[in-house]
Amino acid sequence: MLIRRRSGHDIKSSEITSEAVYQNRRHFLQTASGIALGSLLLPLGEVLAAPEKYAYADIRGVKPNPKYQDKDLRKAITRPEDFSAYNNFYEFGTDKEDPKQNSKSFKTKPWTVKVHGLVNKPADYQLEDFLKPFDLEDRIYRFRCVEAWSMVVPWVGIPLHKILARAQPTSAAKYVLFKTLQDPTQFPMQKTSILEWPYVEGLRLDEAMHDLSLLTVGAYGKVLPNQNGAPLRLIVPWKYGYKSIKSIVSIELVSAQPKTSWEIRAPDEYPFYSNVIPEVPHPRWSQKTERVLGSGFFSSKQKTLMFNGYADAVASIYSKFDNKKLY
Ligand SMILES: Nc1nc2c(c(=O)[nH]1)N[C@H]1C(S)=C(S)[C@@H](COP(=O)(O)O)O[C@H]1N2
Ligand SMILES: [Mo]
Repeated sequence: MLIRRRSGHDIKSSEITSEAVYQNRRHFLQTASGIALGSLLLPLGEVLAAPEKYAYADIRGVKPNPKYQDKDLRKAITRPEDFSAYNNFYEFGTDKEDPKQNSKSFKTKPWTVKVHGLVNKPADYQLEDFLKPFDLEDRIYRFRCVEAWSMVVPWVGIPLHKILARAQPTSAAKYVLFKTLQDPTQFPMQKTSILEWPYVEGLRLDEAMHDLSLLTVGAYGKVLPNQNGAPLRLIVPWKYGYKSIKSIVSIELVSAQPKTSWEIRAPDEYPFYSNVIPEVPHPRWSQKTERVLGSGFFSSKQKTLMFNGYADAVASIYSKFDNKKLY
């Protein structure tokens, strides 16, 4: 998301390199002293990630959903220390380093999620109860930010359609509206008017019911870092990253297409649908290529794929769209 002109080029290669060296050194030291013997059996990402507390669910041993474990994607998984150090979370600041820095004391417990609007079974859930009836799944997804950087992440979550089925949308429900927590004491930028607060996002009901739409509580087999949207965050992998709203407290079924925070800020640049369509440029830059997070400053960009690589799964729901236009 751009207000000032910034882009993927801002990733400081020096920072990323020094982080990697530090992590490797830490790993070596742990192994040398015998502490990390168990973790030698874990994938490299697990070893490199900092240990974290399991807040809401014991998400060790989450079952991989075999449908979303593509071998090539697995090889391309972003290092967790890059995933959690280069973020967009305007509530905590507009620079990519701000969310990690400013979210350290963010309170994710207790956390209430309201499911309401045009549903037969509205409820306010404590997050534990919200998750309890469902099995968490591990799914590896591509993720593409509108600012032309990308990553590949093993998320831990529950498909949104299961949450919606429990709430029983009425026949009048056509869209799902999501809201982030509103709390300027914790989100310093909510004292400014840089965006319409709380951050609001939306999906058409059929998009929300699509099996790819995932409500996540974790990544890399651990609870989400605060800067990545803890404790509950939507992931819609065929759309630009801003649709994947963080720190959700409200899921509301509505009859009309909602206005989202970014759409209000700049309707020509961040419209409601925001599907990843490489041929359609953003008004200020091309969307044909992307810089892979963690690949280093001098590495070449890779081609962006139609619907971010999910065309086979989602193209049919956009048969009425002209895919040469920005929606
Ligand atoms: N509440 C909230 N959700 C948000 C944002 C935000 O500023 N506030 N930024 C969005 C944008 S533009 C992107 S690219 C992704 C970034 O997710 P990441 O930091 O986990 O990579 O979060 C999205 N969700
Ligand atoms: Mo973004």
